[in-house]
Amino acid sequence: MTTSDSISLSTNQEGLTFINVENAHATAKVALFGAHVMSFRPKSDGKERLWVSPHAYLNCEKPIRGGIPLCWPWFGHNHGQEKGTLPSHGFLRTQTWSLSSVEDTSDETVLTLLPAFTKSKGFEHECGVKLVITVGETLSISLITTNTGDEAFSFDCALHTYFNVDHIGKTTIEGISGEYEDKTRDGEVLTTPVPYSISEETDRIHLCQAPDIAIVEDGVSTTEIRSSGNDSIVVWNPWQGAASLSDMDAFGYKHMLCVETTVTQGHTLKPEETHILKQVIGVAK
Ligand code: TA6
Repeated sequence: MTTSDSISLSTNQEGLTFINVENAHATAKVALFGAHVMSFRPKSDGKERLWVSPHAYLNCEKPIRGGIPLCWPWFGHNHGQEKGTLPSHGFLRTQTWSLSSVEDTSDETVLTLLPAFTKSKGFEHECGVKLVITVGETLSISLITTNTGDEAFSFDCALHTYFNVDHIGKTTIEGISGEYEDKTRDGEVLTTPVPYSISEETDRIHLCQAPDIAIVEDGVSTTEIRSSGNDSIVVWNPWQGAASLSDMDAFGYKHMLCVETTVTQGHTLKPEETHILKQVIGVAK
């Protein structure tokens, strides 16, 4: 692990280590468990952009509710299996990563993290994975997958970002259009509303042509979300379903909105090919 003037490490009572970043432009916090970005606060407006549940598990066992969970090599529950057979959203977010390097420049701090393993039940292909997090005026996160084997494979992945909103009832999304698959209505295909507000349980897969820009406006601040390497954007809010989640309080849904940069349609990597899924979060100009 390299050292840097802009990072410090801290460990909680359950042995979960955090990388705390502070530089001229922002503060951020990354848990080594799941390489999980938990906080990004640009100094330009001082507003926390990410939401983490006050009841999130921080025990190096269960996924952390909030921040930016990494979903890989599948998205959701199934991956063609009975629900519960395989871990929801894959197995990167429930393992402890290592900090491979830290690079400080005048404008940003660049962290590179590596997972402990990239094979598990349900995915046995030879591949390399790394996560590159850049903290500056914006937060950039890139999930990079390389096929190091001699056979092609297909996978899904997501940067499942929980955005902090002042109140969901005052929040709108701009920049997402076209049709979406509504997972709360058995996959019915519907048209993205304008304005795009949230007033019920929402779980939508918006197919899109990357790169794309979405804007989340909550009446207090505006956040710009730039995506690339994705074939879709997922918008999720559990609404009153939050009450059934052990790591979220019943009204937590009022202060969060997931706008996720996702590959949900399967991406095929041939031997030696690399895929980069990237999300950039910033203060909208
Ligand atoms: O991204 C939306 C979604 O797939 C929802 O269907 C819901 O399952 C959510 O992710 C949270 O999943 P998790 O496994 O983190 O509870």
